[in-house]
Amino acid sequence: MSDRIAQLNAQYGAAGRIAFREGEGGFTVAQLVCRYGACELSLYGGQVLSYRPVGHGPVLYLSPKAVFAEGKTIRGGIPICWPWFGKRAGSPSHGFARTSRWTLVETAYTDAYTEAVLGLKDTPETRAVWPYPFELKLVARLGDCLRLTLSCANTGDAPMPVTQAFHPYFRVRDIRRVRVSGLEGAACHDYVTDSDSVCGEGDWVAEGPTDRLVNPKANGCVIHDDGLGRKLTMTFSGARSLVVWNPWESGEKQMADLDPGAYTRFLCVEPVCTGVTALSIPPDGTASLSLAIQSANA
Ligand code: TA6
Repeated sequence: MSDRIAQLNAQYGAAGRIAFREGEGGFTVAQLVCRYGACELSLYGGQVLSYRPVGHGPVLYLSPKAVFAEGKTIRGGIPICWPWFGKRAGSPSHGFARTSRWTLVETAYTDAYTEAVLGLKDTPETRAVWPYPFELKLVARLGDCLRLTLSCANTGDAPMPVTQAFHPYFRVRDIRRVRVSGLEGAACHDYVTDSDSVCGEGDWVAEGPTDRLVNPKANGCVIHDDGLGRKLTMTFSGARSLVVWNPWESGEKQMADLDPGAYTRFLCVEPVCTGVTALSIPPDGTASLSLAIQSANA
């Protein structure tokens, strides 16, 4: 065990509840356990890598070909897209938070939950690509659900433009046997066809490459996995939209970190602030985005 890991365990660990290990790529991973389940959180990227409630299978998909290397994105789990969502000329898509080394701020546990708090602040490197001082805090609370809260503070003296998302890869048995309820009647922009529409009544099903911005009427949806016989309920706050994404076979072929057929084993449903819901955080202002995920038998 490296000195760094030993120090983290000594200072922030708790027997049977919180432990740190050296993960792939030499990245530090926090292991959180409580009576309801377990999860792992990479300090590289502030990225949840796994979540498994007691009595249930893994909730998140992590590609067996995921790359764990400095400056690379990890395919799967729950990437944090910040301070921009999507593509940006001359920069990696989805911002630099998911390829940054976050610091551990604190850990806590009670009878009901186990929690880790990570932090990320601006550096000369971040200011070179994005000229705003900031402080990010991620609270990962594992209890009877997995709840993530990303809080962003503008520590500068100018308004800070932010688009952001949690980008969870929900594990499914077969995308072709998945239904999503809660999107009925939602206004939708389809990035694949560059067209606008309204989601029909009834559950949404994926029928091909999917990349769409949806404005659901409520702050959540349910992913019904008829293959696994379970449903994943996700609720969110601090956003009004969701991006629903699956690359399908055509998109998967463009991704070296996905095996052939991997597209059938996940669906991304992402609470997002982008477009008309993009943020402008005033000086000394804050904004937060939260996501809660719970698994239940269908
Ligand atoms: O989830 C929406 C999206 O922006 C898609 O357009 C696709 O690019 C996906 O994110 C994955 O992006 P990544 O940079 O992680 O490969």
